[in-house]
Amino acid sequence: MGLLSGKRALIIGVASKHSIAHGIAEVFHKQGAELAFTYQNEKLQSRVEKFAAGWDSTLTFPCDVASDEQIDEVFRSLGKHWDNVDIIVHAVGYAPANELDGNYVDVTTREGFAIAHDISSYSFVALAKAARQHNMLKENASLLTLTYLGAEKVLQNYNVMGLAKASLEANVRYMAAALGRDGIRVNGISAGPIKTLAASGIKSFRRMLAENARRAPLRRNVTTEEVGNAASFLASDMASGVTGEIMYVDGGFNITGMGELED
Ligand code: NAD
Ligand code: 0WE
Repeated sequence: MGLLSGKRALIIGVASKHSIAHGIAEVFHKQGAELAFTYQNEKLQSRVEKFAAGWDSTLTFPCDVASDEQIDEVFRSLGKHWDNVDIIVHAVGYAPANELDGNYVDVTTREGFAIAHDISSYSFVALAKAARQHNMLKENASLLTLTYLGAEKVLQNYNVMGLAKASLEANVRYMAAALGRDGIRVNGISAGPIKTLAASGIKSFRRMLAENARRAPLRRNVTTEEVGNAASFLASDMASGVTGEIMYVDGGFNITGMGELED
């Protein structure tokens, strides 16, 4: 019996085999969950369909989280196959590329700020809202999102994404408070840096990975599978007492001050 046997999970944010959502899907599948997926656009459709097939799923739906109509349509369509969803994984973040390179004050724009917060934070509550409107969220459901240390500490070039993640983490707490009476849990995982598509455009990401591994207590970076393992726990009944929590899966990086001088 897997940790997630009998559970149905909707996973949002698979773009490649390196995606954190891919690592989560892999572990969820191994733990016995039934899976459904969304893809951002037609460019990603066939890829996501192929991944889904590998996890015995034919349930894939288009969803640009900037669109209320598309979010609504996901749950309308999913409702024809499942009468409820036990787990929703939100692994989506975006800011226009020009916001993530340079002096925060100089590069941040009103439009970039709005987009980053809309796609990276508002979309999480929008998904929960739509799932409830379609009566798809019942007791024991678990909602999960992915965040980053940049929500709390200044990290060079993370810029407006740091604010969007701070909003997302507050969103976790407000959603947990709003949905707790219905037995629905809401949590976040603050993952260490991982080389995914979302990271590939970032200047000096390789150097960041190296510095992160050097300073982290575990002396290495984390994998998408390790994030998947933590996600499985939070989504499972083993975490029935946990809500409103942000759990670090970062090799302990967040606890360090200035790290060790040499090693
Ligand atoms: P990724 O590029 O593999 O995934 C990002 C996903 O967001 C993609 O599937 C993309 O299609 C989706 N997306 C972007 N805009 C969208 C939109 N408008 N509508 C629907 N989908 C949209 O990268 P990832 O690193 O796996 O990112 C997943 C989550 O993990 C993000 O929230 C990211 O901020 C977070 N995170 C990443 C790291 C890291 O270092 N990679 C660390 C901590 C947290
Ligand atoms: O949350 C993220 C990725 C966020 C992200 C990345 C991109 C690149 C492509 C959001 N929007 C975009 N828009 C694009 O056009 N991470 C935690 C990974 C990440 O991104 C960084 C990091 C880390 C770590 C950006 C700057 C500094 C560090």
